[in-house]
Amino acid sequence: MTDTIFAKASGAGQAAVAVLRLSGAATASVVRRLAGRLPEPRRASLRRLRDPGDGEVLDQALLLWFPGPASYTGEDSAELHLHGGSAVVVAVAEALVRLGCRPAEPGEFTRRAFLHGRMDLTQAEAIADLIAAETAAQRRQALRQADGALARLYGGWTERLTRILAQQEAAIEFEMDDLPTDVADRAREAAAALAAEITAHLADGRRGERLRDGLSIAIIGAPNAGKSSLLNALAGREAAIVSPIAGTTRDVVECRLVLAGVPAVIADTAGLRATIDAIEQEGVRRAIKRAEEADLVIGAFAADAGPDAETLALLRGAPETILVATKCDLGAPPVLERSATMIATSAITGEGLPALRAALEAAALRQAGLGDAPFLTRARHRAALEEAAQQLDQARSAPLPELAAEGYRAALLAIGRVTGRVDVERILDSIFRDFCIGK
Ligand SMILES: Nc1nc2c(ncn2[C@@H]2O[C@H](COP(=O)(O)OP(=O)(O)O)[C@@H](O)[C@H]2O)c(=O)[nH]1
Ligand SMILES: [Mg+2]
Repeated sequence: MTDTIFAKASGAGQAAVAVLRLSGAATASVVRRLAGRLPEPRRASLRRLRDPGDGEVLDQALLLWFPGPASYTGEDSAELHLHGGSAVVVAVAEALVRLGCRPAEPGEFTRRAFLHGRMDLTQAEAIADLIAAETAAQRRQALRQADGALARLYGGWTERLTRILAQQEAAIEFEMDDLPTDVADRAREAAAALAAEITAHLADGRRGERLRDGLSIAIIGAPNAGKSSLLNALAGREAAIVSPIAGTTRDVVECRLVLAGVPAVIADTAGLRATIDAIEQEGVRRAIKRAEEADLVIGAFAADAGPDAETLALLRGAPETILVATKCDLGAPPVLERSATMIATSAITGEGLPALRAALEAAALRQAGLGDAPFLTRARHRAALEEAAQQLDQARSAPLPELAAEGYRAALLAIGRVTGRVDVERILDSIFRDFCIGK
């Protein structure tokens, strides 16, 4: 029997209402001893909560009762909506402990939901993402995943792979009995189709991961190009020091932005130049590193100075770039070769800043926007699915039928690691249901 656990489910700090959640086999008896008889399932009911020892009234609370298995965790569960004062919460929590409950570990309610088959691992992860979501696009992605979009996709693959493995096992049986068969070929064809789908899913440009983790943007350019002014204009505050002295910015200065619902961190960096100042050298090293790791690099140069070779060279390696001619109030920006897209801005007049913001939003949507298909959201999923695709490829060209079966099984386990559902029983069921041939 699992313990009955409880946790304060509403945010930290003082609020009008604090929600205590309970889950576990003893929930019904605990609620009865605290609040009298059980209310109707899933209906809010106003109750006096009493100390089980001396009968003192601890609070007037709304009580909700969720009998298992149709609850979040799959177990008998309840919610107590208390007044938010810390003394109230402490008193009720102490009473719960005296009634044999224990405080829950982080994530324990969701862990129990997973263990009771209420959700797969991708959905459990999505609950964590939903709680951490800071932007609308993150919320939508997490909600879609919590709703089972990835669980259904990967669950469908698991089912197909189970059938492929069953066919392969049957082919081995047939071969031993010297029966002519093409089931191994059918398995191979199905595996090829599945491998192609997994590969296409992996080639999503990491959109889901970018949206979950945030987009990284770096501003680079020569000293005095107006990089720090650009950062401040985009962030809407004086985050970085602006001065006419070259070499003012030495460290990486970061600001958080939300671009079309996609969270981003934009970094202002030290101006690129050869210098004998050891601290500035380190700043330049960090600037280059930032540019190399960024999803999007803004190359800034002063309109009256023109772009410098060092900045242009760094832009060449970036996945996506925007060239910005700053200080266009001082002079017309130069005409560049046709391939480069350039936005002319002025931190003084504000010219070009809306266009720059629009370009950043378009890039953010391109790199991390929601599409029709669900995107994978974690490196953990990526690693396991890459392994599954690789195992499928190997299995298809395996020299022995037993080795092919081994590869299909390994691919099945790899996908099972993503969803947390590796069901050997189901594999066996599928084998014996479809292919039992009188033996
Ligand atoms: N006229 C004009 N001056 C600017 C503009 N942006 C920056 N500056 C000036 O250029 C100098 C360097 O700016 P800063 O943002 O510190 O450049 P950074 O070294 O690239 O970070 C400062 O004196 C700024 O006031 C602009 O759009 N127009
Ligand atoms: Mg600067």
